[in-house]
Amino acid sequence: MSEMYRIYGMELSPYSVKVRSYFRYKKIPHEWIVRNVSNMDEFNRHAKLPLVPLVVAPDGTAMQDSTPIIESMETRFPEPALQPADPALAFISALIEEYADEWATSRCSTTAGSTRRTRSRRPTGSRRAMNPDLDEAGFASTKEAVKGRMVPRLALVGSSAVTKDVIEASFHRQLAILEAHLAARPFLFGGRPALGDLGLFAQLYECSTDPTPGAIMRERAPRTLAWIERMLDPDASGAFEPWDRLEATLQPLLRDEIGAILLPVDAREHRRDSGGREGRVHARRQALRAGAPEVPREVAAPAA
Ligand SMILES: N[C@@H](CCC(=O)N[C@@H](CS)C(=O)NCC(=O)O)C(=O)O
Repeated sequence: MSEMYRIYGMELSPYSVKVRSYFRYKKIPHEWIVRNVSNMDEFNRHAKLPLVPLVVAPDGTAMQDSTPIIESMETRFPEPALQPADPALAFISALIEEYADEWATSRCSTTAGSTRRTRSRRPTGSRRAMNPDLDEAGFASTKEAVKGRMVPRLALVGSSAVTKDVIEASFHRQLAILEAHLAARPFLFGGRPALGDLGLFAQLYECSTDPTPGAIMRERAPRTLAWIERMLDPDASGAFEPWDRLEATLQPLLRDEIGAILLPVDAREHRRDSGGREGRVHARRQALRAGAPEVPREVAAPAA
């Protein structure tokens, strides 16, 4: 039996890249397997859902969903510490990861879809990665299936014409915050990466490889790009910093992004999940009353 963990993933999948960087940081022996048609049977034998990343442990245990994968691996590989010892900082780091997974994921799809030319790039890239050996005719025949699967998923991550302006403003604001914060440190919490770095870098890495958001980042966000590069194969170079050193430049991310956008959206989704359509409207009203901006999100509402 192999002693290696196997990560089935794709370079165009932020959650796959997030898990791969975790394994690299912890120096956990692993093999990165690009999920494609040649290993589909093997993938399907282990996967409960048709999603990457999928991690298969040496004993054959299969894991999916990047956050639970990392949580489970943390029980086996606690060193080096992934989270600051201060529980408040560890909470902030987890919150940034949640923000990245749940909100920042809509960015790339939206900013990448800003022009007709770039709109087709990611689906084409995924199709090529999935079908490396197909000739042109075979490759063309995969287009409709991928379109049928992926286009509805844009709404699922909250990316649509309705949300485009909110999402693009958030992307620019986030880059400005990161540029200021990363001027004084290599990682979000100081000299070593934390869970928050893993979540956020992975989403922005995907943006950086797409023409439209990538050009914006190359023009305005050199420190963010250097951080992304570090996070692809992260190494600790110092300690976590205390809050009083992080506060001045990290607080804007908590206030203007997480507090102003993620939490109202989460609250609304929670109400929607627990209360159906009425609950959703109610949560919207509450968020507005609390002074939060309305964040339209075209996710199909459950039947009232
Ligand atoms: N919550 C999951 C999300 C996984 C996910 O959405 N994976 C996408 C790629 S980033 C996928 O496999 N999509 C393929 C599909 O939907 O067919 C995680 O954190 O791992």
